[in-house]
Amino acid sequence: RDYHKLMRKRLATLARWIEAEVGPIGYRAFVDSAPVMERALARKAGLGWFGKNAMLLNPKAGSLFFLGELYTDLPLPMDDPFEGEHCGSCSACRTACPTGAIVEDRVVDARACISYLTIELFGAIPERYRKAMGNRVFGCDDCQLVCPYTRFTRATQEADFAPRHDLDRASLLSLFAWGEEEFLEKTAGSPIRRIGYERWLRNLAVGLGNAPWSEAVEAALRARLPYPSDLVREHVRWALARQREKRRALIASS
Ligand code: B12
Ligand code: SF4
Ligand code: SF4
Repeated sequence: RDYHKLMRKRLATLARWIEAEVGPIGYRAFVDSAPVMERALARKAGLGWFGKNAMLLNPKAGSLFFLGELYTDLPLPMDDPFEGEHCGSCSACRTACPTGAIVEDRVVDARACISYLTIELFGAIPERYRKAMGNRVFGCDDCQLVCPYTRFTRATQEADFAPRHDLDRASLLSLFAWGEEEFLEKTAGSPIRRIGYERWLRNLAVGLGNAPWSEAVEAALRARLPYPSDLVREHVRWALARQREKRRALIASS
């Protein structure tokens, strides 16, 4: 159910369909799974342009899709590359990026991107980005959600892409209460699983630190203080300090 695997399976089905038409071919499918220049290939295949948010954008479908490729030894006619770019004077993505990661048009500083901070980074999340992360605990799509071309996005019919375990509306508090077994069970087959339980707690702690003050949030964070991981404890301490700041501010203003 991991999207890489699922999409590679679909590409293999396409390859078998081609084989049924033309006979045996050599092929290999890729979806974010190898050092393949996916966006450059997509532009050369005529699929779209690089938006100011660095995404491959299609004028009729926006950018909320993954890219996949089927390398084959079948001699095929060349497609024409996509010409031009359709961002015009818009720069909504650059303005919306919470951490200012889009440092130039089409250039993302990966070290500041919430996608990197919550999914790829193993160690501590640099403090300068924590407040800006808000409640984003696994990836980020803000620079796509504000894009005017996103209105052309159509919801996928792939059942495996549908939200599971109410993850699209669960509160950070309920997720933070999951034990490791529950985490492994509920994220089975989902890309979330690959960050592991420790980084899951790290990310949630930051999200809870950024939440409005509540006794329940403070109590949940305090309960995690003895958690046997320096990484988690440090993020929990940071989050508790943010919650206490907000509690003091509330008392002072009342
Ligand atoms: C590293 C990586 C990241 C890094 C860095 C992203 C970045 N923008 O640099 C991080 C972890 C931050 C990241 C985040 C995300 N990623 Co990512 N990521 C990748 C990955 C694995 C490699 C990209 C890479 O660095 N390639 C090497 C460089 C040299 O190539 P390139 O970036 O494609 O750039 C080439 C061309 O596109 C072109 N080009 C690109 N920009 C420019 C600018 C100028 C001026 C010029 C002339 C040319 C040019 O020239 C380059 C050299 O040929 C690709 C998968 C892949 N194999 O390509 C996915 C991929 C780019 N990611 C993807 C997605 C979905 C995301 C996220 C939305 C995930 C999320 N929801 O959190 C965010 C979006 C962030 C953003 N705004 O870009 C999709 C994009 C789909 C699309 N429609 O474009 C990809 C293609 C995976 C896939 N198969 O679907 N990602
Ligand atoms: S994914 Fe989020 S953090 Fe990364 S560049 Fe886009 S808006 Fe910025
Ligand atoms: S939000 Fe605007 S500038 Fe950014 S990619 Fe979309 S059209 Fe281009």
